Amino acid sequence: MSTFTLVNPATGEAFREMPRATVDETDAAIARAVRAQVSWAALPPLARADALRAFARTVREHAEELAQLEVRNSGHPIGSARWEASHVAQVLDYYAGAPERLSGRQIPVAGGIDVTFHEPYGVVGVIVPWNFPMTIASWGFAPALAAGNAVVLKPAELTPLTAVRLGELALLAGLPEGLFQVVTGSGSVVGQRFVSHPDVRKVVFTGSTDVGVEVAAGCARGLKPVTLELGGKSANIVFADGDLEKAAATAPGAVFDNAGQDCCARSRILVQRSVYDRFLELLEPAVAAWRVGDPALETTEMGPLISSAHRSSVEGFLDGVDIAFRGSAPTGDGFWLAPAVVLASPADRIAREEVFGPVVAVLPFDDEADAIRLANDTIYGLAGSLWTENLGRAVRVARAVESGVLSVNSHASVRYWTPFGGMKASGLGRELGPDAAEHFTETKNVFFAT
Ligand code: TAP
Repeated sequence: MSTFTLVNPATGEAFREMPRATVDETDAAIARAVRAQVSWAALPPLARADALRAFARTVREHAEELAQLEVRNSGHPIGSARWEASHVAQVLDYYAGAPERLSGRQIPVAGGIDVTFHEPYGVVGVIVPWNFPMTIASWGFAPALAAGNAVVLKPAELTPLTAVRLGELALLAGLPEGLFQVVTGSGSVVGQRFVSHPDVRKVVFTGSTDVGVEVAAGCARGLKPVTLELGGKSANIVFADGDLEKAAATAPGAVFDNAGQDCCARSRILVQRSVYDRFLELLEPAVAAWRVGDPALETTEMGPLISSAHRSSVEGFLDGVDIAFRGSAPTGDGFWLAPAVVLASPADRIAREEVFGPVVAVLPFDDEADAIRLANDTIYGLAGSLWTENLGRAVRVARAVESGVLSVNSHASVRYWTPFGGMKASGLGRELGPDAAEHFTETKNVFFAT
């Protein structure tokens, strides 16, 4: 059996081998899912709801274990990892309410009754990246299961442990064998098979824009619907009439959380020119105070990067740029990198490309129109923040910025009960929120002649 090795990013130590599934093994998992889905979809809505609530309970009972796995496998600080584990349970509980709410419509027609039904697709393939392994997985599998589908899930090769454990916990909670399976292996084999296999009827992909385009092209060949959650280059826009102290104090967390390996990272700070110097003065101590270190400690705010190769890629962005100041990071083993604040111009690579590391580009702007133009001067459109005390400006800018998720005087991006997703090269479709379960169904229209 072929395997791959897991490495603790905080120490660089190899600690476990994982099986690398073949195409045949992936096909066998899909065949089991096809069988399991038929009886799952036939269950009364309340039975599916109860099963998902039991799954949520089991996740909650094992939350500490899941969090510790994430600390070791992904280098997430324990406080964040605990939040992530409890988020998975919340997402399951939220979508446990969906089976009883997936009602169709009755549409007036002549000569009979016309009714619509939300039919599950069948088997849904969920492909997950390494940056938030459990939360992103749950955004796919929870609503998909609620809507009556079976799920095959492929975690990233770098971070499979929490996903594998969630697969075991589903069985422990009483979900039927085959209904929710986790298949470990490479994207080009397992992920690609989800895309090409005719029995996988919908794909949810979260990851880089380049791979997302390939996945979408493959799904188009099979006429298969696909949800894409891709990269970002989100703007944090600070107007002179905003609360500068709060904007500066919260800016490090908005980009350096998860070591900047966050699709929603506010990796461009756009600051109105009249307060640009003052903002940088306030930002410097906030960056210095950002606590980077051992992810097992409760006080840690940022752990290591995911791998040595990824750290090299992030460091490549810092070559020859104007670094204003940096935070601190441990030295020695582990994939550490001190956060960096870079003074940039709109054409600079660092202001345009997704770095996916603890690096932020700061750019000045002149007025509201300039801020909107700069914020939209990117291929991406995932998230963003804006700081202003002027309500009219807040509304105008929030409507004009081309991104799927925005926060005013805050950096919040993710709530499981509100929709999440990107515009432009950041994705297709929306996850989470009240409509997500419906996105895992096809509408069937039935006419009854009377
Ligand atoms: P990718 O390299 O794109 O990998 C994502 C997943 O796709 C992994 O499981 C990967 O498997 C698999 N994959 C690779 N090639 C594939 C193929 N040809 N067919 C099917 N699956 C394939 O991304 P990453 O480096 O893990 O994650 C970072 C990126 O994800 C960033 O761009 C980030 O912005 C984006 N992201 C977006 C969001 C949202 S919600 N918009 C959230 C998190 C991350 P392997 O493990 O074998 O590589």
